[in-house]
Amino acid sequence: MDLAAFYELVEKNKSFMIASHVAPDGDSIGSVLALTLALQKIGKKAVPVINDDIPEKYKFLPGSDLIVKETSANYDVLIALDCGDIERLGFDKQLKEYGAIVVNIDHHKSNSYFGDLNLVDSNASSVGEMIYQLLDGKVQIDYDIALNIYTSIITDTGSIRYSNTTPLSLKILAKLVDKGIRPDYVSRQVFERRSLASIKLLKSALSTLEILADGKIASLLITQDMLKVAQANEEDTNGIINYAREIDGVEVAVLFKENEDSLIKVGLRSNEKVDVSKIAAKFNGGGHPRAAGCQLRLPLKETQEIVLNAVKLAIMEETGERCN
Ligand SMILES: [Mn+2]
Repeated sequence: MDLAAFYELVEKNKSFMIASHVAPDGDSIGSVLALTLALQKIGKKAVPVINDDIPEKYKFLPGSDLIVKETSANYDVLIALDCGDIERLGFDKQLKEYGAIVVNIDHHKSNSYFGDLNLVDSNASSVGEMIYQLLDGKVQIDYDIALNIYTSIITDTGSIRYSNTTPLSLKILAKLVDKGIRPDYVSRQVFERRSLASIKLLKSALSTLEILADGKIASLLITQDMLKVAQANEEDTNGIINYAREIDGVEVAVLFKENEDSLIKVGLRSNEKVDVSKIAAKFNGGGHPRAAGCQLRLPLKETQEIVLNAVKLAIMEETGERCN
């Protein structure tokens, strides 16, 4: 990472838009807020922008009330966080209309290097981890900033359970705990609170479970109707795919989500062997080796057939075993 270029850019400019992707998660929100608060602390104008609703469970994060949706204002610098490509921002206009200089800070392997300055580290567990490294020794990381970074790392590593957890992520988490962060408090906010609607949705989603390819693939479906009956929203679908991934013998879990506008959203998770970001890329999606997604505008049945065939092929290629 070219940190010197980043520091120089911060020093020379006054106003910053700190933006991240639609369908925000703990890493996008936490990293946006950590960087925003740090820039404000050194006297810069910094505005956090996420063009979507912030899930309730992340509203405990310091600064979350500062987040605004896309505005027409322009800034010296636009910093995009956790976005593999420009489309993920969900903005209407060209990026240059928001900021004269575009900085791209991300950890997706598939990153398209769309910035004037690109800090891309696919070995980083989360963008929060990258922000910590950027701030370390430059800005006093106070409790509020620490809480945001901690939440970034803990959500993208699934509570330090996923394969992207590294010695560095653990060291940074330890330093943040030293600053007063209580792991049990963050866990309760992020992982241990569920709406009744999400449990009702889980109940009906699990009833769609299908096991394919000799037990190597588990597939789930969430329809618009199921969301309506459970009175659930998009946020309530989070984590449901893991029930399929955790089944003994399953290598790839697939969740098909029917969208309002006849779009099918596909979530992909794998356990050990299959790089699901490559499967997602076949359908213009993206993500990480163990967690990825894509969208198809096709009838549900057709989408399921095409995607599940691609998954079977990937498993065959990866394991050398036949898949039925
Ligand atoms: Mn991330």
